[in-house]
Amino acid sequence: MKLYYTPGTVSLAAHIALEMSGISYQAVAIDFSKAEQKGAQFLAINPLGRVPALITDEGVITEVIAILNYVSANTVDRTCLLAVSDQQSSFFKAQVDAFNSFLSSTVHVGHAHMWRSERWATRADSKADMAKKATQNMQEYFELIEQKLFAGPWVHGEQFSNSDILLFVITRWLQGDGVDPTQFEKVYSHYTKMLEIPEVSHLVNGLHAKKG
Ligand SMILES: N[C@@H](CCC(=O)N[C@@H](CS)C(=O)NCC(=O)O)C(=O)O
Repeated sequence: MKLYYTPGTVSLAAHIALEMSGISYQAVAIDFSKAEQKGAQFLAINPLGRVPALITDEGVITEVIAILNYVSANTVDRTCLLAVSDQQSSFFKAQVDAFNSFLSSTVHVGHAHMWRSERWATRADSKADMAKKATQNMQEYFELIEQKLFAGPWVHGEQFSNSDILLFVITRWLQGDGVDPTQFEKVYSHYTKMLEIPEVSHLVNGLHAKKG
């Protein structure tokens, strides 16, 4: 398999899942500073010009939730945290999809209103207003996660799932969005617990390390 990723983006979630899964894969960096995501070569892989994209023997998969579900269903290392066992009910899987859909369609989009406001507005004052509201929205979304959605010790209780990976990645963005992650006791302790997973620390200190 081949994963197209850009450091620090949501593609980190797909990258972590692949590392944990034991699947053999190649990672290919897409450089946003050179607008490689908008280049003809990458657009042929994902016409939306977004990472992550995963090339499999069966074809290309885009959208992080689809990639996470595919990778967790195809883990080679059946003992890894991510492995989907026969014990997991369709209800549990629906809970994972519901949580990740919320992260992807609402929280990630809320975050993008700060950094990618050109998708929704043209005027500078509209963009500034949107960025301000993005901070408020991210604060409210994480209050909801902390108070209502997070079961603990993992997102859905005792069973690790790909919800834990996606939550970890989005928690990393909070500081940059103007929200202090340490105020969310459960979410922040989950964040530090995720950093203790060797595959996670390997990536955040390596290919996905923050610059400067
Ligand atoms: N819904 C997509 C969103 C992917 C996405 O927005 N990726 C961002 C990075 S976090 C991207 O590639 N942005 C490039 C751009 O906007 O030009 C998913 O969940 O995979």
